[in-house]
Amino acid sequence: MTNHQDFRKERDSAAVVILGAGVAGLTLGNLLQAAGVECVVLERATRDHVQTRARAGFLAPGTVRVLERHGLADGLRRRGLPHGTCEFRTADGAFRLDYSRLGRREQHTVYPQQDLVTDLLGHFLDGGGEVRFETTALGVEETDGPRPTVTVRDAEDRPGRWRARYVAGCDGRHGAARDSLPPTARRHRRDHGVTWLGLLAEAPPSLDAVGYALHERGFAGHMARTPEVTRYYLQCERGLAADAWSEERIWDELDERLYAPKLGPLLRGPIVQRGIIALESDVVEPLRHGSLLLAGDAAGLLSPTAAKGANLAVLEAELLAEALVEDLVHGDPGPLERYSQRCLRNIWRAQEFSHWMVQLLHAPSESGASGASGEEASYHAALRASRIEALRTSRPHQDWFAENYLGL
Ligand code: RFL
Repeated sequence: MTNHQDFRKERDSAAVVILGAGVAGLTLGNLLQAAGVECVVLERATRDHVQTRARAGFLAPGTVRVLERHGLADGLRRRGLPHGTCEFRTADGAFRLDYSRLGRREQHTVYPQQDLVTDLLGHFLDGGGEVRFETTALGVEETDGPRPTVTVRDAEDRPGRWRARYVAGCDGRHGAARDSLPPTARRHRRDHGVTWLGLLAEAPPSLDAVGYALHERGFAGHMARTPEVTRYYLQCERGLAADAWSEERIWDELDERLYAPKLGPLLRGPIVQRGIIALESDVVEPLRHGSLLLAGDAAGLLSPTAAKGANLAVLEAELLAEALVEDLVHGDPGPLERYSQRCLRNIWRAQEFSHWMVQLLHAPSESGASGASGEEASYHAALRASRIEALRTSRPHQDWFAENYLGL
């Protein structure tokens, strides 16, 4: 078998070709580089785009520990903010769950995903790593043998081909890795039938907690990102255009659904980013197909209700790096054989919790407003009220919530 260091002699080849310079791909790249395994990252977007794409913000303690273990946590230690409280709001009032005092007594670190990606990228490049930006992977071929190839198109639209011993598909849900899976791959998918208008406001957080509001007009969410920037979510009709509502309408709607007249005003500011998010979840099984391995959103997508996606991406990247190093450096293929099974346990646990969160926060789409479906809607509304009441009053429920909200 080709030694992992022999790949350096060939043009456009690396022991591990990583698709995607996101959280999963860059964590993996850094860990392989630290272990002396040669790798290259192929990224469709520009460097500027990956460093400014605002998405996640809540890092679980386990994720922070992984990043600390590998010397990748300097930025988040300096600028990340601790967070440990959720506030649930309903027509009956509000209650706070201080989850940092429940369950394992840990807390989140709020650190914008684009800052984490910037840190990971800087560390990788400073250590001599290679990222080919504006290089789109088109497909992964010959994955059933020991020399898979990745077909690419570069910034000048020139075709190319990369050879590897392993290809790590960290290119998200719509990437080339998923498109290249053999027919034996199983896909599990759930459309939750719920749509969010996701907003980023240049406005300080209005609460010192994550705000989850259940309202007859639909769900609204509040999540701090930095002292100057806040993410808001509004459940909306599927098919709504992201720019359909004026800023004033958005703030009025947020006021109404977050019960601002009763519970205190929201700090307004310009909406600097907006997008439509259809709440969907899926999982690909297994995560290994010969010499193609999946991690991050490419392996499984979660609805953003429980803030798990970026956290799973980091954990999977660490497991994958360990397994690849065992195989390529120490000649032990065992961890790579177990990689998929190990990840799937975490993935399904996270799927289960985020599915529960979707059901807690939204009326199911099939329950309409009239007739039999009206009765069904009121049944589900009462169920959600009962769940909220259990969270408000029952310590075992609260511990369960904290354990799942923070852990993986
Ligand atoms: P990424 O970060 O999307 O990176 C994939 C990279 O692959 C590139 N790419 C390609 N490159 C080459 N060739 C191709 N053919 C390619 N196709 C794609 C892309 O340009 C990109 O750079 O995936 P990764 O690394 O798997 O990381 C996953 C996380 O980004 C994602 O799960 C989270 O953002 C989910 N998520 C949250 N997760 C949390 O843990 N906590 C949160 O608070 C949280 N909030 C969120 C979120 C996701 C959101 N969106 C996207 C709906 C809030 C939102 C609004």
